Amino acid sequence: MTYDLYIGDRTFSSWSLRGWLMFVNFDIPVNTTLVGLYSGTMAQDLAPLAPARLVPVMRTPDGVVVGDSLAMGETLAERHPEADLWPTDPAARAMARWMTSEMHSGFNALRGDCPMQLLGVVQDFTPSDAVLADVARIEDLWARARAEHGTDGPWLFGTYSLADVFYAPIAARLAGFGLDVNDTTQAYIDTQLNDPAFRRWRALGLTITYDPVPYIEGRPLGPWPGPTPRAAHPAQGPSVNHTCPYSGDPVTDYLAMDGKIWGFCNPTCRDKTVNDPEAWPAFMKMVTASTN
Ligand SMILES: N[C@@H](CCC(=O)N[C@@H](CS)C(=O)NCC(=O)O)C(=O)O
Repeated sequence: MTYDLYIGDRTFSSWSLRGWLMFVNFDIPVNTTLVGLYSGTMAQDLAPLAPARLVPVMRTPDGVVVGDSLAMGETLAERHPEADLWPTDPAARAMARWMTSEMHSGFNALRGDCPMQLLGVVQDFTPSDAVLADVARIEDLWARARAEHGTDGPWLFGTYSLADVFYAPIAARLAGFGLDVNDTTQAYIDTQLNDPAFRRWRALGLTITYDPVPYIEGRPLGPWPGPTPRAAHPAQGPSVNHTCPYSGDPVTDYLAMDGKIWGFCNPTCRDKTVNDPEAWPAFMKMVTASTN
């Protein structure tokens, strides 16, 4: 019962992030394939998924292709009622649908001027009045959702829902351009940037480097405002472990953390772990087991 999901580059593709979160944060099994969003192969990569033209796009276990994040979310909600992709309370669900639809069709100034990038904080940005108006609208919507429906947890409607999926890249845009926000908005941005799934997405995205960097080439960047990753760096073996914590295959690539060497079965798995060791449960389980 595994879906196939086709996405663009993790560091920059905001719609792809939504497509992925709507599986991972509801425990719906998915295999992910990266298509060539910037390498020029996108049309060719998507050809077997006609009429798909953009990412994300998914294929259901029974072979139905669905594109566009909103259609994907609704399809998953319909097929997995037990996963509660929408809030269960009807009034909360109606507002979540409204906010999600408004995101999907709106905030054009913010989306145009502040592209999602998960590298750092763009330092030379002065928001236009149109961007400030989008931010004010987002702050109003988030505050209302939190005040009226958010008492059961830190997400917009308390527990995680599709509304949070759709606003995750908005939180990343506000963070990545250092926009001034109130405390309620900042708390929600922090919740999104600390989400374990978001951290894994970003850590894996950072394994790919870009020259030129899409959207923000040459602009000064400050440090990413998410949680500070535990310090780790590439190293030489041998390692404490002989098999990769992710695949179980023999280790070939290594990192150092807290004075110990750990091995992985390929450079990408090593590098995604270097980028944010604590984002990877299988790695941390291995580290914890060896120190106990
Ligand atoms: N409405 C679509 C938007 C998807 C979209 O614009 N995806 C971008 C990547 S973030 C894309 O495929 N861009 C390639 C292009 O425009 O050629 C959705 O909700 O999924």
